[in-house]
Amino acid sequence: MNPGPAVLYSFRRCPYAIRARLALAAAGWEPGVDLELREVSLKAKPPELLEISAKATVPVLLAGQQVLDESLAIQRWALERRDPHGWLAGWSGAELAEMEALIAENDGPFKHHLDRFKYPNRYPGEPSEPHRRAGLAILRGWERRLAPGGWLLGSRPSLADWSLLPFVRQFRLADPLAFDALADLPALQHWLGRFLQGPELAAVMAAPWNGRSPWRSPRWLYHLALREEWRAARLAGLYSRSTRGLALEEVGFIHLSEAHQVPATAARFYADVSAPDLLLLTLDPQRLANAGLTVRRESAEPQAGATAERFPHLYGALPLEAVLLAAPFAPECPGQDRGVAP
Ligand SMILES: N[C@@H](CCC(=O)N[C@@H](CS)C(=O)NCC(=O)O)C(=O)O
Repeated sequence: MNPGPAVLYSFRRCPYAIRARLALAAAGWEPGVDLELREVSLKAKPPELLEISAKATVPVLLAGQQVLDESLAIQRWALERRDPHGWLAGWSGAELAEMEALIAENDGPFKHHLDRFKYPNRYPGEPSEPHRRAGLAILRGWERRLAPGGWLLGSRPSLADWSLLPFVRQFRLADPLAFDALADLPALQHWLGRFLQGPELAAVMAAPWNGRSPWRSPRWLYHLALREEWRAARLAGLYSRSTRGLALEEVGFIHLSEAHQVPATAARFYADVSAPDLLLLTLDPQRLANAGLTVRRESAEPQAGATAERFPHLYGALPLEAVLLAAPFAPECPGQDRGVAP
């Protein structure tokens, strides 16, 4: 049986996900062709992801029956199949060991200091400055490697370069002006600058490698809401609009959509509302059931007969705790609207 396209759970800004997308792209995978990309919200991880990976960090690749939930494993998986740019091919055993050591230094100590420097709020009581300095000390070691040939292992890029660059990008982003003004990292600044301007990063930060909104799971339910009405609901503690211009009391239920029905519903009723004013609410059916609420699949026009399209209708006001995510609605959702099998 054809296992279908591989599925990548990804998150646009995550450096681990960026490194996986870089390798998949270099190896020739194409979202919408032989790969389905599912952009994940880390605040609302889809049940499909939680089922295949208990730790559910991104990236996760599902290829047939195989689940790879470490970015490095995904890179290796992609490059073992096709490695046209020689990220792993053509290097000696000693060089491969050097790559591994560099990646371990990045994923271990460098990432440790990066997090504490870049996100001091997440580490109360830990001053960020010592971590900035410790991170810079590691970067100076990489500078010495980069100076002779421009790349970590000499004059051409290897897996190590593509694996570390997304993290050095993050280090710079914590304070770009200060980073660019550092006088003792010229080779590293050049190496990073070439990456930031290059086509590889640009490709994996844009569609189709990136969903503008999180992937919609067929196991969740959805409701389009006007931002103002959602704001009022948050103050009231309950959402009770049925659909645009109509209240729950007038209709008797709240109109919902299945994942695949969202684009048509949006086009039909909200085409004139721009993204910041239109939100897509992601609902967990289990939480609706826990709140004692009923969802019925019913035709929008009761007279239309058995073949009419059915939509989920929620009987009762929507409790806020059943809403997993309220995010600006962006019509395009690669991997779903682009016709890749769900
Ligand atoms: N060792 C993992 C780390 C991946 C990771 O930590 N990803 C972060 C996002 S950048 C994540 O998913 N965090 C969410 C969570 O931990 O729940 C890998 O290389 O893939």
